Amino acid sequence: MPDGSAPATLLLVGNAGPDLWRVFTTSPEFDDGHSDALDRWSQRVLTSIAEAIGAAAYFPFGGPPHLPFQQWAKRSEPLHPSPLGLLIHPRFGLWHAYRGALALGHAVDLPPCPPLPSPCESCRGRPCLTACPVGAFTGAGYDVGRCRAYARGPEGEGCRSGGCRARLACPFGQDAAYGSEQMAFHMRAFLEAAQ
Ligand code: B12
Repeated sequence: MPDGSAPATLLLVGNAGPDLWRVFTTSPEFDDGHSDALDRWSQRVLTSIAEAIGAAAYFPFGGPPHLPFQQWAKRSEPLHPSPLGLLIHPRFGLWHAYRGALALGHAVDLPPCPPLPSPCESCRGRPCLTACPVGAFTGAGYDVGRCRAYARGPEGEGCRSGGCRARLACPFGQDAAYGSEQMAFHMRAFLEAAQ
């Protein structure tokens, strides 16, 4: 909390599936030509909600140091780490992410979070680990440099326009997969992030 005290309740705000894209693409940030459009949109929208409800807003971007959004997420829903490092959701698979968190000074009665097994436990063949054209995901880690070098090159057109093939190969939550425009947007942001 702004006064340094620990929040009594932390509300994680995220997106699952393609719905966010329909709203975000109508926002001023989407095509104002400046970078980090989604982060700026998230900051504006969530900061105004935080002010309206007397909460403090926190964001997954702007680090390092980074706030542990995946650890918080694992406390909010039955999520598990996938071989790609992304958390896998029982309904949305790998197609979910976080826009921010709202910290409240008072406790809110939250529904229980029953444990569920990871979808990866019943996955045959783990296609996520063989789909990458340059084998950037090995289960032991993610070779970000190899991924970026390939995705930036002439052969990486498929990754840039269609999104990460390792993520796309996951058989779970495919009905929640982002559309190609959104995938290309996130890939562009991911590739521009390290320039
Ligand atoms: C640094 C970072 C990266 C780095 C390094 C990843 C890493 N080693 O953590 C890079 C640039 C590789 C990366 C890539 C991507 N990332 Co990223 N990343 C982050 C960021 C900003 C900080 C992670 C961190 O250090 N946290 C601090 C520590 C203390 O918190 P933590 O919970 O313990 O950290 C966890 C992660 O580090 C994770 N982890 C470890 N290795 C990897 C590898 C990958 C690829 C990921 C995603 C996570 C991950 O393990 C830790 C324990 O759970 C987080 C946001 C956040 N604030 O956490 C997003 C985050 C983890 N990323 C996210 C996403 C979606 C991606 C991309 C898919 C973006 C895209 N292209 O669309 C790509 C994945 C690659 C791909 N080919 O598609 C999401 C994950 C959502 C989910 N379902 O789990 C987050 C939470 C951001 C968000 N707004 O939701 N990312």
